[in-house]
Amino acid sequence: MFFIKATRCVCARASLFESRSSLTCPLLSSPTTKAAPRARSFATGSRPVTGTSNGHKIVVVGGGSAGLNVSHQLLRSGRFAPEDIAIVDPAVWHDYQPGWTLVGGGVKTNRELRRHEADLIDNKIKFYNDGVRGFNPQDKAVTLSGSGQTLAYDHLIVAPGIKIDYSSIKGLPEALADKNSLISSIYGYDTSDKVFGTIQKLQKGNAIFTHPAGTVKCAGAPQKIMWMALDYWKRANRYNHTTPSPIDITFATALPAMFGVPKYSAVLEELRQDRGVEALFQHDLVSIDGDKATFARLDGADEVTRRFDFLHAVPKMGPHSFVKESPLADGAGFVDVDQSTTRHKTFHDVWSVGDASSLPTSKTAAAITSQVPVLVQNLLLAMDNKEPAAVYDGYTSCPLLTDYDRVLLAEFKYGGVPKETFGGVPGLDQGKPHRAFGMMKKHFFPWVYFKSMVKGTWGGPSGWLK
Ligand code: UQ1
Repeated sequence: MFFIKATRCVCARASLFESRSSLTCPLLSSPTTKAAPRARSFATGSRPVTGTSNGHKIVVVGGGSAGLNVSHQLLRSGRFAPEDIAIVDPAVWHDYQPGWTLVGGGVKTNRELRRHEADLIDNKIKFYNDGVRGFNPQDKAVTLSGSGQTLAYDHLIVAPGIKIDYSSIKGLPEALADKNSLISSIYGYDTSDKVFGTIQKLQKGNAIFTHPAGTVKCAGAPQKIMWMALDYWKRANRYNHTTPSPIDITFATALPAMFGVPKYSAVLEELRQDRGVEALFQHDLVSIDGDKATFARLDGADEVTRRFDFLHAVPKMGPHSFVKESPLADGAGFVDVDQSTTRHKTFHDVWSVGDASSLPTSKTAAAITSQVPVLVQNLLLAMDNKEPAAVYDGYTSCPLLTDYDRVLLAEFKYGGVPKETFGGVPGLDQGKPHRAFGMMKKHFFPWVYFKSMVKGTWGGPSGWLK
């Protein structure tokens, strides 16, 4: 997640899993309301005590929404003694990332959606607050990047999420760091905090919202923030559907349509046209220079440059290099798992769920709620030398905010086939945005996430797990 992988400061995560140098990430900062968390070995500069080795029945790489959920579901199976399960993650903080759209809209603060990572881990699970240097699946071992320790495992679960690559767009890191620019992004802890201020400040001019080519966690989020901003500007009498409107809105997306699933794409396209939002389809933001944004054209046409007064940018994303460059990766750099069982195609004691996995579905926290029970069931069977029996059907969901109050609850499985939880409920046509789903997005999901999902007791559309 989400986006989802719902995890922590993605900037911190992306950088600390990779190298010390990125501790200089300009987007990294910590809130001050709680005592400083314990230091990481990276930060203290201590160097590896190489050669030491620990063994665990299960090593889980990643303490994000997938890693925490799977670790606690395994623990709850009753099959493991204290410290049989270990989590490896360099993060100090754990963020509910699906809430960052709400932060961008000024509905929540990024601080209230943040917890200390260590506080979310059951004390029967060993926590290595460290990154990963490499995987050695032949020897069933993982090497940590900070301490240099090697962890041996019976089964390995790889769920470190994906990396947000700010530098994929020329000029973006500097533009985001500039407090006075009206350029922001809901895809990071710090930058999510900047977004609402930029929306409030814009009085008139061109507002551009982008959606990049390639992997995007929570693929609806780039337009969720646009719909919320439109609603804000409409209520402030700065936006109307007819020309001239003080503010003009453009959605510049690398996709050929508003959304990947035809049923929901048609609804969003109708909304776009009704609301007078310009679309630049197959446009991929490649650089920002002052108030100019340049887009590569995925249809082969020449690059386009547009002047803007406000820009919401979504960087490109992809697998962490320690996954991509490992023997576990597929051609695209994701952990190469069977799409039904979540088990690695080559190394049968390796498993993966969440954004880092090759599971060919939209990367969201909702998807993780359906992937994890399948992985847990199949892994427990494997421990008994049995073949996997549980099947993941690709379920994922995008609660797409279409204004401050309403959500189009897109839910679908492999092949973009709708699989709607509330399909049978009278008055709740999931082909339309609803206030009830808006309440779920704003109140229920963040609550159930920390109350149950990270603890392994929430099964998403299946409700609470026993
Ligand atoms: C869900 O379980 C979940 O996790 C807490 C979300 O939060 C990010 C979701 O957005 C969705 C859609 C689900 C799925 C659950 C139901 C009840 C549809």
